[in-house]
Amino acid sequence: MTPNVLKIARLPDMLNERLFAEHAVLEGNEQGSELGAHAAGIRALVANGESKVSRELLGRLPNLEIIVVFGVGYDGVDVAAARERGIAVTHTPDVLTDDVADFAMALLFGIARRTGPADRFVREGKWSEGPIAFTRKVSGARLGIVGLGRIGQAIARRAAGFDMQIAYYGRRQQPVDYRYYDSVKDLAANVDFLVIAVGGGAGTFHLIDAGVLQALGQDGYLVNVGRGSVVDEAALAQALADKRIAGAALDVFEDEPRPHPQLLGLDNVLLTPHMASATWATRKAMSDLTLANLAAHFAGSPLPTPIPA
Ligand code: NAP
Ligand code: 8YV
Repeated sequence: MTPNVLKIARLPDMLNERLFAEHAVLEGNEQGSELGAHAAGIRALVANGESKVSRELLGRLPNLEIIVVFGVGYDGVDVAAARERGIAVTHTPDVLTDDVADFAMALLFGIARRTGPADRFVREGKWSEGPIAFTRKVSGARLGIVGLGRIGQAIARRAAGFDMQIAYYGRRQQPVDYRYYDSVKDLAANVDFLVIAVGGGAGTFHLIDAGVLQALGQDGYLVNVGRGSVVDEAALAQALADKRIAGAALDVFEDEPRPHPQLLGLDNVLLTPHMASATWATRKAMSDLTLANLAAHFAGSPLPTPIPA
């Protein structure tokens, strides 16, 4: 069958199996170099939250109608270029919110209570030599959330269960009881834990820079489950190495899958491989929604989850 769906991202097996069973799929890449004679037949493109869907790639697909993103973040998609051509874009909001918020809390606890080093302490037989060093208390601490969207709000709800004092930064104040800061630097200066739950793109690029880290201070911790591009990773690595902040827990990086090399040698950082939404249940729900968007498009039905207008 002539392919009409182009897949350019790594997807879970459970989605691949159904995608290939239900559609005529061409395996390609972000450069569009595998298209050959199939380019004109491609009507749909399947990407993930980390994919780069550039104007150049879209230019190689003259009959593209829809970009289906497996993930809520679509900062890698050139939405302006898609809109100029009337190409629809869908994503997978809501279904992953709980997992990402859960994981943000896991990272926050992991870096504050040092669960990774504690595990190594036991395995390496150091326990018999004496007790482990004390760690940072979380309950009742001050939490700052950058981006109080679906995930940010879910993090706030969880943090409230730990009696944390919650504040946030965003482009606008929201009708919530949490304290609002219109400057991310001011927020950083007034919290113990700064959690990034905002997406990527030009508007948030290096929002967390050396100045914000300085404001967070030597007792402050940074947690990032948003996008790597939001944090100046070189500045962060230097701040951690100099102990100008207490620690950082990062699930996302500027150049995945390659964290800044300096981070790999530091003891005050917790690194995970962009896995906040990676549970079986959520990846199944994301897969279902991805396929539902694709099926709706080909059936001419309303798209379940288009990106916001
Ligand atoms: P969302 O509901 O759209 O929330 C995004 C929040 O960011 C909104 O509150 C928005 O508020 C704020 N925001 C947008 N642009 C901003 C800017 N320039 N400056 C400050 N705040 C800004 O999205 P979500 O579902 O919570 O997802 C958020 C992000 O999490 C995704 O885009 C993705 O990058 C990331 N994510 C990561 C993983 C992972 O595996 N680590 C998994 C899922 C999602 P205002 O419009 O009021 O400013
Ligand atoms: C996924 C994500 O890891 O939803 C997002 O924006 O970053 C994550 O849920 C990713 O999209 C799947 O590769």
